[in-house]
Amino acid sequence: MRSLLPTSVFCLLLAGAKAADVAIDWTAIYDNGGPQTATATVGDTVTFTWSEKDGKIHNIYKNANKVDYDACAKTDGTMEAPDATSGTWSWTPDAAGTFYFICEVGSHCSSSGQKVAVTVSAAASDPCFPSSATVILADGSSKRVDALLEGDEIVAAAADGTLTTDTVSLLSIAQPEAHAAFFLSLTSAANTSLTLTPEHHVPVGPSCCSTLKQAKDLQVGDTLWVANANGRTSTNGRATSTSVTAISKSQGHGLHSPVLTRGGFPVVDGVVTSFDSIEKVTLAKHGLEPLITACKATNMCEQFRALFLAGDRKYVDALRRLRL
Ligand SMILES: [Cu+2]
Repeated sequence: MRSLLPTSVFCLLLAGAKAADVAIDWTAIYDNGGPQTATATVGDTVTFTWSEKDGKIHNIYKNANKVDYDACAKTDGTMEAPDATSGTWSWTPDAAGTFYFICEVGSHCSSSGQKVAVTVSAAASDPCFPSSATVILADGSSKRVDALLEGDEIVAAAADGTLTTDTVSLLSIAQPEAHAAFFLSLTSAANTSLTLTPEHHVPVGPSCCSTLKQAKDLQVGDTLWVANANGRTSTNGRATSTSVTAISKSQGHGLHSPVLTRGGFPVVDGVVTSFDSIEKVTLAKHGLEPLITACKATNMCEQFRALFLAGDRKYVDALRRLRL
């Protein structure tokens, strides 16, 4: 009997860390002259805190650049938190880069080393679609990805571009409560609009579907493959090419990604997409169905998920191990 468990979890594990809290002890940096570096990821909450000690006053001043920071310069920057004997200031970086902060009081920066350079890296976003994305069921009706169930048959492209259907597997991702730092929306000449995380792969190029690019690497004019202009309702036929006409940042709720049992390329919002790199998709095509059958027979699917989702290397290891 087909299981109707909700498709499961784990964008998080596929792609790494979610927004985190980064604490900067401003008092300790004053007392110890450091540490003067910190790291964060776009979307993290970076909180500076200083507490009452010996009546000393501190503030937080953001330097305009590294030269000013190195020189403890007090001009051309921005006062982020005013003079106070205790305080807290939080900042959520929305872009990658290095950002420079000093205490602008007296010689706290120059003599006491009360300064910190925060290096912010881009968020490793999850390869997912927002909850509002839709897929096409085998009967031609459309369904939001947040309503997908394991076992649903959805329209997908095969590696040669033939449109077919494939089965939503228990390795699919469904995190309705999660959100990405941002999504990209890709509009095409075929009137499709696909919203996905920047790391998500899509088939591109002169033939569907084995050449993949991540959404963040796409440019206007690149070729995408679509089921048809209005969303295909037949499973006969082939994906057709169109071109990207616009790329924009957008917001959305939820993180979802159908991973298909036979390694198909799911058609989402009318566009042929790929749940991962071509290596993983190819492995899925050759190995996922028997492995899922095996894990269900042995009650090992939770462990299999953990292995599958923990990264490329562990995925390959999992396949080998489970074939023993
Ligand atoms: Cu200070």
